[in-house]
Amino acid sequence: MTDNLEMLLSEALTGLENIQDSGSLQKWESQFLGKNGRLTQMLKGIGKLPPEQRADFGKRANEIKQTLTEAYEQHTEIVRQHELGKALEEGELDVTLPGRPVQRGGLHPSTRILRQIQAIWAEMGFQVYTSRDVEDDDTNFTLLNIPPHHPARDMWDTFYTTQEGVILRTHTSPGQIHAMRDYGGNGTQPIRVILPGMCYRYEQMTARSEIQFNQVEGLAVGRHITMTDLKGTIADFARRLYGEDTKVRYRASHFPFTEPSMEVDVSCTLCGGKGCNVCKYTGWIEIMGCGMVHPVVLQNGGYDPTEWSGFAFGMGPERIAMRKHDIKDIRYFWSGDLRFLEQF
Ligand code: FA5
Repeated sequence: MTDNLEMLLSEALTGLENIQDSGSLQKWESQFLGKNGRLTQMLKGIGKLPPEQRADFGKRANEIKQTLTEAYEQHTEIVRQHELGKALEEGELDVTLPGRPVQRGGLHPSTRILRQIQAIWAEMGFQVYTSRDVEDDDTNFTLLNIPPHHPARDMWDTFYTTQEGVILRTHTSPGQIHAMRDYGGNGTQPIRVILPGMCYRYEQMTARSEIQFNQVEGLAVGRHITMTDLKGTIADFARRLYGEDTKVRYRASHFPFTEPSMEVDVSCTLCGGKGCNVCKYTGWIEIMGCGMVHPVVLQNGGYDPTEWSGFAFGMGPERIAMRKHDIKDIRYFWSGDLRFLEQF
């Protein structure tokens, strides 16, 4: 029986040496080493041998299996090299062809506009302050001069959590309180920050309104800050964002946390003020709300409002991007639709 094994070994090795292609190599492998291969069959028949021969036979069969497996692996590499060389010679592999395109991701349009807005404010000396998405009712409303049951709370329909008093922020304005308390040195230090971040509102989704959207808040606190500073700073920002010729106008408005409060319009970026469907033929588009920080809010931030003053503003980057790229529906932003995203 051991003679049979030796014969199989020499037959297998001779056969392997002559093989030059991967098809024959596969056949050889299943013929000798495969599940139904000859060596496996011989090993299965071990029980039929006289008991005293079984140990020697098994040992030798396993050695042969090891030898053949190693020879097979070595020969596989030889055949692979051989086939590659042949393919190159025959010109099947054209190394001058361009490579397959690699799928590259891009930045989300919200991220792009956020970065652009942040870069402008950074140039103007504002630092980024990141505030939390999950807020308490006090900071989102009460400390911003919106007490419980105040009708202004209706302006911001809120997502409540199951935990009493814990909500998703409806705007970035609560970040004003955090920034003043963190950076204000108990009302002794001036502040110049912007606060970008996601906001959440439980409201009807429409082409203009999402239940989640970004805002960029701004806050400046100092000893002699006036409305003139606010108007000049925002006009400067608008011209950096939309171009030197942009006109800016301010309309009286109301926010409980600023007094006085204003809404800011810029001359329509598409028609330049002549009137088109983007500006609804008014020549103007609204870009943000703003105002002088209310004395109550300054106080809640740790400042003495008889000595300190400040201005604040809040804008919606998605709405800004919509106007910039003529995006008709805000719901595209979070739809995850690549046909939309790949345009940016
Ligand atoms: C506010 O949220 C104020 N906190 C802004 C502010 C800050 C005023 C500081 C004064 C001082 P308002 O609700 O208007 O205001 O939202 C501000 C901007 O967020 C809007 O101009 C708009 O661009 C964007 N925005 C508001 N609601 C949505 C929405 N549902 N979907 C998309 N963008 C929205």
